Amino acid sequence: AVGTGRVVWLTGLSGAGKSTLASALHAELLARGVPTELLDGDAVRENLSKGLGFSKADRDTNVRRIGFVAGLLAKHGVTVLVSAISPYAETRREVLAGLPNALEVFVDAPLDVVTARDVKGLYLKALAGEIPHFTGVSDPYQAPEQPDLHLRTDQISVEEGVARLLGVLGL
Ligand code: GGZ
Repeated sequence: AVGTGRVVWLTGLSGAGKSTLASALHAELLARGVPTELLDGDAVRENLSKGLGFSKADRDTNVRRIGFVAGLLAKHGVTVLVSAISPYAETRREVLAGLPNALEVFVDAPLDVVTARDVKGLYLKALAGEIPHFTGVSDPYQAPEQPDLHLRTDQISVEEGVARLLGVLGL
């Protein structure tokens, strides 16, 4: 039988670089022939979690659904890369504790940096009061206290981030 796959759970603010790192790591793992799957917040919300909003209850439901699917994939030896804000520490703890082989990765860029980047223009809207419950502006983000890996994406390159992720995976 195949061994249990790892789950790499990337948490952090919108625009911190979770998706960028997850897709770069995904490409690297594929190139090495490692069976891997990407569960990205945006794609999940268009499919598995379609219709959910950004209340605490809906975010927790989203995070639990992602955890459930990650567990199914990992059971079959797939390395699962999760990219979701997953802002509530207790919900992350609960979901990650239910996965046998999970690593919590804090994808960290300070709020002023993600606000300045504002890739999608969401921070500008949120700061103008046009998006209620926007993480980091009008909704909480509870950073991990003891992440397995802490990546300051305003200080390191994507390549360095991927190298450090491979490092914690022992690859
Ligand atoms: C946070 C929001 C919000 C609000 C829309 N708060 O950077 P993005 O645009 O592409 O990714 C964000 C995504 C957040 O979905 P997640 O599934 O990762 O969130 S959670 O884990 O909390 O369930 C952002 C966009 O959706 N977005 N409204 N109010 N991000």
